[in-house]
Amino acid sequence: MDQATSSELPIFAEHDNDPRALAEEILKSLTYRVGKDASVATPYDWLAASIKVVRDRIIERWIASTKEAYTQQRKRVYYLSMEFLIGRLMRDAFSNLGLMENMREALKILDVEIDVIAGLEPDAALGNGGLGRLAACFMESMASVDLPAHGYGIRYVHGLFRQEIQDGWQVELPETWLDHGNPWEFERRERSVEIGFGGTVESITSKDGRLERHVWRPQERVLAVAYDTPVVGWRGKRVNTLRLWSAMAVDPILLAAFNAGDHIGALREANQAASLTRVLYPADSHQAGQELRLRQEYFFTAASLQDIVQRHLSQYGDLMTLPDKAAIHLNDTHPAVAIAELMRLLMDVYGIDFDTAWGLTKRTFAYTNHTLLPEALESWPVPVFERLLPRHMQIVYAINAQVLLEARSRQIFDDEQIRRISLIHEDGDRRVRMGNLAFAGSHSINGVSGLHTDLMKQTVFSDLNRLYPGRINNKTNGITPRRWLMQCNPGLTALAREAIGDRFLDDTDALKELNRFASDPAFRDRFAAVKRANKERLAELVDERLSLRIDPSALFDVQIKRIHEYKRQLLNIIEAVALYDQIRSHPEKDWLPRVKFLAGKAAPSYHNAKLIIKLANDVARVINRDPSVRGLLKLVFIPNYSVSVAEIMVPAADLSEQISTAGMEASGTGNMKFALNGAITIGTLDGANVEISECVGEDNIVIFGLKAHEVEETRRKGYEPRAIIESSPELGQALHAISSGVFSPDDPHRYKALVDGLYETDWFMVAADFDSFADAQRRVDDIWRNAPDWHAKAIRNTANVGWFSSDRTIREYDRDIWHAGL
Ligand code: 4GP
Repeated sequence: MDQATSSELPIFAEHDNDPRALAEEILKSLTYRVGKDASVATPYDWLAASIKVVRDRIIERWIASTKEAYTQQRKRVYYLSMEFLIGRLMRDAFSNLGLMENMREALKILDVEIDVIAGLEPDAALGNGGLGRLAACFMESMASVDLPAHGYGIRYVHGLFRQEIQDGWQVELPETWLDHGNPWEFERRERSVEIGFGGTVESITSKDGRLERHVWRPQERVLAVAYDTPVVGWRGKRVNTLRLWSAMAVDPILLAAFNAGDHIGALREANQAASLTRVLYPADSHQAGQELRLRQEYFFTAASLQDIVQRHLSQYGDLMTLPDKAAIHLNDTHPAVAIAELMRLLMDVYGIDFDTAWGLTKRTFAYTNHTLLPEALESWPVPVFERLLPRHMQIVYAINAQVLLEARSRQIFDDEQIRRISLIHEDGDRRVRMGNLAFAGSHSINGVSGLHTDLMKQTVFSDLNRLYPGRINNKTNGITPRRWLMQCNPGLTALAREAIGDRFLDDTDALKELNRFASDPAFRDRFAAVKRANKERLAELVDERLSLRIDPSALFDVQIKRIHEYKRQLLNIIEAVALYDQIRSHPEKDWLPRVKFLAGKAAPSYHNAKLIIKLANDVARVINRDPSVRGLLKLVFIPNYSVSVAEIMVPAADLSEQISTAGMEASGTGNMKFALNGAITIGTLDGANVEISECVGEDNIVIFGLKAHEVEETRRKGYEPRAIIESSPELGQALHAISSGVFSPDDPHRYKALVDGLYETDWFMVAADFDSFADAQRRVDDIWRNAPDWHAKAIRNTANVGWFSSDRTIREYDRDIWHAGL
C-alpha cells in the first residue's frame, strides 16, 4: 500500500457478517476467485475461498489506515528485520476482526470444518527463533495499538528447514510454504527497485579541483520486487503493511546468448538473482558467515531505504524532516548496513554534506541487540565488504574517522579501548564490526530484558556506552496476547471472560483480577479442566505423530526452543537420566508420573546441538520402553517444532523449562507464553525470567542455579567441573551411563566427547547447576503433589504476567525511542 492522494476515505461496501451471508460469500469466492465448484472443491480451495472473503474486509481497512497515516502526516515506524517468524495468519486475521465464530458457523453451513482447513495453512517460517518471532509479535502489536508501521524483510522461498527425525538424528528438508500460493500477499511490481553490487566508485571534482561527490557504479544489478502482506491489529483498528522483497534479474533472459545456442547461460543471471532470496540462513544467535548473507542483508535494506526515502520525499519534499517523520528500527545488526546506505543516499544522491547527513542518520535509526554471544556479533572481512559494497566501505571509514576523533578528544580512553570502539577490527584479518556501526549510527540502542541491558553496558558495549552515554536503554520483550492466549487457548480465554469480564482482552493487566480466584476451589477445578483438555489435545498430537501413548494426567514438563548449548537442553536430559536411575533404584518411593517434552531445531552445522537431539531420542527410546519405569517417566521429542506446534504445546504445559546459563539468554519470550497460559516456570535468574519472577512472586516460580554474576565469578576464579561431578553421585552416574553407551549400544562412544567436554570445560556450567536443578525438580514434585496448591500457583502465573504483552513493549518503544505519537 502506498500513500493515498486523496484525503477522503473511500466508500466501502457494507458487509453482512451474518453466518448465512458469509456462507454465500464464501461460495461466491470459491466460484469466482478460486474457480471451483463446491462439489469438487478440495479443503485447500475452501481455505483460499474463506481467506479471500475476510481479506476483502481487511483490504478496506488497510487502505483507510494508509490514508490516515498520510493525511494526518503521522510519523511512521519502519521495522527492518531479516526474519519474520509469522506462522499462520488465518486465525489471527479472523479473530482480530471478530469474525472467528461467524466464519466457523458459515463454513459449517457449507459442511466444512474450520479447524480442518485452518490446519492446512502453511506456517510462514521466515525466521529462526526468538528475534524473528518477536518481530512478528511486534507487527501485530503495532497495528493493535494504532501505530503506523511497515515491516521490511525478505520473502524467502524456503523458510526455516523442515526437521525430520530419522533414527533419532535431525535431518533437514526444504520447506515449501508457497506451494499452494499465498492468498495473503500482494505483488507490487510497480514498487520494484534496482539494487547494485560491486563495481567502482568515481570521484567527481569541480573545475577548481574540489571533490564534489562520489558516484558508485555497481557492476551487478538486481531487481527487488515488493510483496505486501496486510497485518491486522486487534479489533481491526488498524492494518499495517509487511513488505517483503524478492530478487529478480533485471533482464529475465539474455536473448543474445539464447539465440547463440547458450540456453543455460542465457538464464544464468536470472537464476543467480533469484537465488539471493531463495533460502533463509538457518543460524540462530550465530553469524551466518557467507557472502550470500551479506548480499541478502544489503539487498533488503537498500530496497527498503529507497522505498522509505521515496515515500518521504513524495509526501514532504525535503529530507531534512526525515527523522521527524520516519523512525527506522534495526532488528539486531543484520540490517546495520542500512546506516551506510542512508548516508550514501543522503550524500551521493541528494548532495547533503557528511555532517548533516550523519546527524539525520543518527536521529532516524535505532537498534535492538538480541544476544551477547560473541559468535553472534556480526563482522565482515574488509575485502569482502569492499568488493561487494565499495562505496559503503568508504562511508564506513569516514564514519569511523568521526567516531575515533570523538573518542580521542574525550581523553578518557586508552589505546586498547579505542581499538574496541573502532568500527574496524584490526587484529589479524580486518573486519567491519556491524554492532559498532549500528551503535554509532543510532540514537537509541536497546536490550531486551533488564539483565541483558545491564550486561550489554558492562560487556560488549561498555566502551561505546562511555563514549555515547544515555543511548542504551531497556525494552523488555513481550508477546502478543491475541495469538498466545486468545487464539491458542480458547478454553482459558472463555473461563477468564466469565470470571472477570472482557477488559483483559484490551488490556492484559486486567488479568490481575484473576488473583482473587486462586483460592476459589470451584474456579481452580475449572482452570484445571481447561488445562486437562489442552493436554489431551497435545497427547493426541503425540499419538498421531509418534504413535506414542501418554497419560494426560501426568505432569507435562516442556522445553521448546532452538537447540543451543547455552539453553541447556543437555542439563534437562541428564536430569531425566538421573531421575530414571532413581525411579529404578527406589521403586518404593512415591514417584509422580511425568512426561518430559523437548522440541526444537538445531542449526545444520552445529554439531553438538545435533548430537543433543540424538541423545534426547536415544534416552527416550530406552526410558519409554523400560517396564521397570512403570510409565512414571516418559521423554518425548516432537519433531519439526514450529509456531503452530508451539500453539498446541504452550497451553498444555504444566511446567515451563527456562534453564539457560545465567547471563546468556537475552530475554526469552517462550517463558512469557508459558506463564500466561498457566504453567509454572522452573528457571535460572536469566533474561526475562528475572522480571517474570518479580511479577508472579517467588512463591509461584521455581528458581535454581548460579546467578549471572556468580557464573562470571566462577569462570574468573577457574571453574573445575570435574571436582563438582565427582562430588555429585547422581550426576556422576548419569554421565557415566550416557558416556558408556547405555543409551547408545549401537555406538557406545557416541556421547563420549560430549561428556568429556563437561568434565573438562563445561562452559555452560551444566555441572555447577546440576544439583540445584535436581533439587528444584523435587520441589516441583512436592508442589504437584498438592493439586489445589499447584493450580493456585498456575492461576497466579496467568494473572500476573499481563505486563509481558507486546502492546506494552511497543508503547515503551514509542514513548522512549520512536516518538510516533501514541
Ligand atoms: C533471541 C534471544 O536469544 C532471546 O533471548 C530473545 O528473547 C529473542 O532474541 C528476542 O529478543 N536472539 C536471537 C538471535 O534470536 O538470533 O540472536
